[in-house]
Formats: sequence, structure tokens, C-alpha cells
Amino acid sequence: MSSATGGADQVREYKRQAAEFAAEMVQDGMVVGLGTGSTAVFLIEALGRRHREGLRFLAIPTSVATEKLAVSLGIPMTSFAEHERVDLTIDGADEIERGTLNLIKGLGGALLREKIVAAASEKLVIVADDSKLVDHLGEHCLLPVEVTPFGWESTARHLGRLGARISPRRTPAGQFFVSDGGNLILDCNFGAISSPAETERAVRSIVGVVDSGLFTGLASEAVTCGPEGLAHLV
Ligand code: ABF
Repeated sequence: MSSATGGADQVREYKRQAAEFAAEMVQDGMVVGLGTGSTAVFLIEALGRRHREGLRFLAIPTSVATEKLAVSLGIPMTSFAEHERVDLTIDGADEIERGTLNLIKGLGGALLREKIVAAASEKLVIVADDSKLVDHLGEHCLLPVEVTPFGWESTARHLGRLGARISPRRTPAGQFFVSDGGNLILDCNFGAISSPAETERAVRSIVGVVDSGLFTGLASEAVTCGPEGLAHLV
């Protein structure tokens, strides 16, 4: 049974448990990448508590929203100006491919910063409720692709030639959604993605694409939680 069958409160509880388990992986002196999204909120709150209890670490946030929350909890921030590498990043995901831990991320719109932080990390641990586990990425989820505002229509046509149906993401008010980096997001329906690394390469090779929400070979561990309890996938 997947947690998709549980109520919203139950799913929130699974997210909380996964995030709090992963928060214990943070050790004294680490530089920590802080993820974005509703699961990451539980992580940041847990790390805020650990910080108040005396754990010393510095954080690099993956979004403006995460930075605001972390600062409000007193978590000390740092940046890539001071640190070349991140010891551990803990972040959410929209889909996690069983076995490979390849991911789709970015339905929340923070994919570029998330990927920069993930790529600079010794270890990327994904936290999620177990409904995010899938056999094939893209089966149930659109692939977000961040593109420059200039020429986005042309970029979208090129993406369409890779076989995707494209819709520019909009706000509830009908305006274009603008990412923290000032770019647009094209939500791409590829259907089930049989070769994520190949699709990632093809998408990123298009001029105008800033990056895609496909994260291949980056996550080393995932902590999921569902009706059967916590699972630590390595
Ligand atoms: C971010 O938050 C994203 O990359 C992903 O879109 C989302 C995960 O969602 P949630 O934790 O809210 O389910 O990490």
C-alpha cells in the first residue's frame, strides 16, 4: 500500500518522520544544504531545534523560502563564497526511481538552486513520503524545465521535438511563474522516461534551457516513510 491512499494529515506525518530521521544525519561542523518544499520544512524545523540544543553547523539554502524559514529559526547561513563544498544536502523530491534513486524535482519551482547545491554536495539525501517512489520517472509527474524568458517559445518548440507536451507554468492569477533565478518553468509531459540520463542530456543541450528537474546520479540515499514505517534506501 502506498501513502497516496492515506489522508493529507497522514502524508504530512510520513513526511515529518522521514525528515526528522534525516535531520539526525547532520553532525557538528558540517556545511548543510537545506532543501525546499513541504518535507524540507520539517527538516528545517528539526535542525532549528538541534541548533538551539547546541549543534554547530552552517547552512546553504536552496530557495528564498527556505532561507527565510531557516533564518527565522536562528540557523546560521553561509554561501558558496565561503565554502566550495557542501558536506550533506537533505532535500525533497517529486518522484524517486526505485533502485537508481534518479529523481524528478522542481514541481515547487526551486530546481536550479536545488541542483547547484546537490552538485556541490558530498552526499544528497532525499526525504519523502513513500508515494513518491516510482518504477519509471515521468509516469505520473511532469518534468519541470527552467528556461530563459527570452525566446522561451522557441525553446519550447525544441523541447516538443524531443517528444514532450509542453505547458508554461503559470501562477493562480494566470501570470507566468518566475523562478528564484528570474527564469520561466516549462512543465513537460514526456510520459514514462526510459533513460533519464539520456533525456537529461538531450534537454540540457537545448539553447535556452537553464536546467531540468531530472537529477540523475546525484542522490546517494533516500529516507521514505509510509504505512510500513521508515525505509532508508542506499
Ligand atoms: C522540492 O520540493 C522540489 O524539488 C520538489 O518539487 C518538492 C518536494 O515536494 P514536497 O516535499 O513538498 O512534497 O524539494
